[in-house]
Amino acid sequence: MSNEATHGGDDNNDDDQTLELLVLTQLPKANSWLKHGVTLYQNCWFPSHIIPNIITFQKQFKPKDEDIILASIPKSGTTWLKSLLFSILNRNQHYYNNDQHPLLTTNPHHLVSSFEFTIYSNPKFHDLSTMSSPRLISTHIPYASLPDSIKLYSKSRIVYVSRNPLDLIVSLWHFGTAHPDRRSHEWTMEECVDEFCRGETMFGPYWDHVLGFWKASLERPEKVLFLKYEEMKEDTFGQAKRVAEFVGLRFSQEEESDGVVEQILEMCSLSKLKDLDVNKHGQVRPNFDNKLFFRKGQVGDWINHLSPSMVERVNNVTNEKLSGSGLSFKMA
Ligand code: PAP
Repeated sequence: MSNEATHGGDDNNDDDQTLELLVLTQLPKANSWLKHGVTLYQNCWFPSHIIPNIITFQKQFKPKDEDIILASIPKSGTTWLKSLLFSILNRNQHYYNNDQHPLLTTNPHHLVSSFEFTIYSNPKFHDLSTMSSPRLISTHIPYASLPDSIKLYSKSRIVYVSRNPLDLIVSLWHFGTAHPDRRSHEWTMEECVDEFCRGETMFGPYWDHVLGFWKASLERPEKVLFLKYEEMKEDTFGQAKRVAEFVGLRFSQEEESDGVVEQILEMCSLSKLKDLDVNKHGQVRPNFDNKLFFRKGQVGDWINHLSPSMVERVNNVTNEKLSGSGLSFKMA
């Protein structure tokens, strides 16, 4: 087991952990579609059951300069960006001509693990030290709660994907209502919008999440790349090239004329991934069916699901929160 993944076994450590658990029970809680609910910790509404994982991650993770961290608030394009980044980083493995691409047989969430849901959920089974470089790891944790080891003391890079709030709400609602692990009662769109506007969406408030990474990307463009789902849909080719350049693996002229970029985009497209057997069956983790991560992928789908008053509420609070930041989203 790696040092970074080792839980201490001495008495002091046990006392610390008991104290932490006690403190956690006192934190504000809110209901969400998730059975476990969400808990306000470090100004973020985390799914309650993963807070111990987050604390372990914050304490123990030792980044390497080559690490690439994929960050997002859920339903912003995580699955797509995992596929793209994985394919960009591994494109020299001859996947394209021989139909051996790992995405054909493995769900993107199994190719790129999450710090808080997977790696630190059971540190005994995830030895980060054996992962080959560059390590590609994902997180939904907001910028403010990422450890300084990542932000200040390593050259590791962060690729963040964001999405307009209206489509994000609709995507989250579909995910939550289809999810077997939700609270027993029906979860209406009205409730979903209410929770969003109160900031209680998991890993929210949404605006704090996007603004944290947005500001960091302005202050340190070499450290944080800020992507928007809508721009990825509009110019997938250009955004994929941006990603490749940011991670230090710019596409060569030869690769471009050989169609390598197009091959990657085709492999990572929603229609391709959604149609694969591996993504129609199986689970990302218990109760998270692979198929739940692939739906419509449309910019502006909110028009089919949100009433004018819901749209007005979300837009009002979003305009207020993002005002003066320079950050805005294409809504359709
Ligand atoms: P996660 O953060 O829980 O992993 P995430 O992948 O960010 O979820 O969001 C899922 C959304 O991305 C879905 O959007 P929709 O509900 O509006 O349809 C899903 O369809 C979309 N998506 C998944 N894979 C792709 C892809 N390859 N290209 C474009 N969109 C995708």
